Amino acid sequence: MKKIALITGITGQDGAYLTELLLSKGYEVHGIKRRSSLFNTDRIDHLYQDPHDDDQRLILHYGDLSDSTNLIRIIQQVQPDEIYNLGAMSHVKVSFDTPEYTANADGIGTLRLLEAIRILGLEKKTKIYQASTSELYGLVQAVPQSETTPFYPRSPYAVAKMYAYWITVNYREAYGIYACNGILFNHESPLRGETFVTRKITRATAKIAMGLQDKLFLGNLDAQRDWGHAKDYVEAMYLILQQETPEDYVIATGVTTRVREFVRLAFAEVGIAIEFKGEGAAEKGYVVSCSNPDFQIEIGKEVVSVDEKYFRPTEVDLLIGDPTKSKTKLGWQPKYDLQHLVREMVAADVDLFRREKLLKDSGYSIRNQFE
Ligand code: NDP
Ligand code: GDR
Repeated sequence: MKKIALITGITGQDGAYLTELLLSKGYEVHGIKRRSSLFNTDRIDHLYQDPHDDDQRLILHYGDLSDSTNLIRIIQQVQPDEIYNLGAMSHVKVSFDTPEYTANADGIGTLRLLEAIRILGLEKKTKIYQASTSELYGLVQAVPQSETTPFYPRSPYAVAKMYAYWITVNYREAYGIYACNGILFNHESPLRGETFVTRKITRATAKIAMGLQDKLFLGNLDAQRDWGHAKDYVEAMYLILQQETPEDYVIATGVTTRVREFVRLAFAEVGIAIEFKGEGAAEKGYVVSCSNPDFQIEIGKEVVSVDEKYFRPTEVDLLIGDPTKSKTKLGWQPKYDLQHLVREMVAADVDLFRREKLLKDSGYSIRNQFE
């Protein structure tokens, strides 16, 4: 019997990689996509299957985590064996601008799914994965952060995710639902949203090298993150739902890196060496050398500046995860290290902007200038 999965947030970074993984394992995959005024399925378009095919295994439904009736109807129709709740307003900085919406989608959205399972009497059939986050640790209490480290959320996003974390634990304990939290540390890829710091850096690296952008403006260069590859992390999501008993797991690499260092690594991929000078908001990054003959860049050029508009009212300074439990219990092992991740992201953006440069050189305007 083929298994049926339902993914909220299927059009996001993780949704795309998870869909690929589950299809490769023979699943029938249903996804919830939001109605938008433009197409929003770019990340999964390569997986499209004709609805007229008898063996269609990827099926999308319009929906939203803020709409209980919609969620109940979809779950009733799909009767999923597994739900992966990846849908969320996932940008920490934006959550300070849209706190109420974030609480609704990221916090109460999780409750709506759990309640739908109860209302439909699927407690013994449907397993659910909740996309929890290292942002729960927030203000540093102890490092490395593990399943037993206390939480201290530092943004409306993290507070909403904290509600989702505990309501998942509560429904597991109260109603015997196979409900688990994956506490995932930052994970990136060429599919990462353009306003998260890694992708912002790799895009700017490619554009600056090609003369399509003058400078990269960033916020807190001192922040430290435990960055992994999304492809490795969706494997962990799957494994978490295949265990005998439902439990919560930290998924991380155990290595932390500053934003500033990520910038250096990215520019190094295109042969440009960067040196940082100055402190705080006055810190700047300059080109020291360029070994790639494809890119004409002036030595000494200032290519990175700090713009305080990217600072957060409350910041999470240091994240470094302890993945011991997931490695021992799930047998999870990441295949990518940071160097490999940066290489793949920069190469993808260089490829993307080569095409954009061709368009610009032919007189067409460049899209997506807003950040
Ligand atoms: P993305 O921002 O790339 O994707 C989020 C997805 O959620 C998109 O498909 C988006 O739809 C959808 N979505 C947003 N709001 C709603 C809503 N109200 N109803 C239904 N769907 C909605 O996030 P990632 O793929 O990076 O992350 C997946 C999940 O994992 C998120 O919950 C995130 O908070 C969490 N997480 C991510 C980590 C990371 O480092 N990537 C680490 C830890 C947790 P649309 O495409 O239309 O915008
Ligand atoms: P984060 O990711 O907040 O950790 O949340 P993000 O890439 O946005 O920020 C990481 C760190 O970089 C600093 N930073 C900047 N961030 C952005 N976005 N833009 C900048 O210009 C910039 N300059 C410096 C930030 O201050 C921060 O310290 C991500 C999301 O995917 C969440 O959904 C997820 O839960 C967590 O990772 C784990």
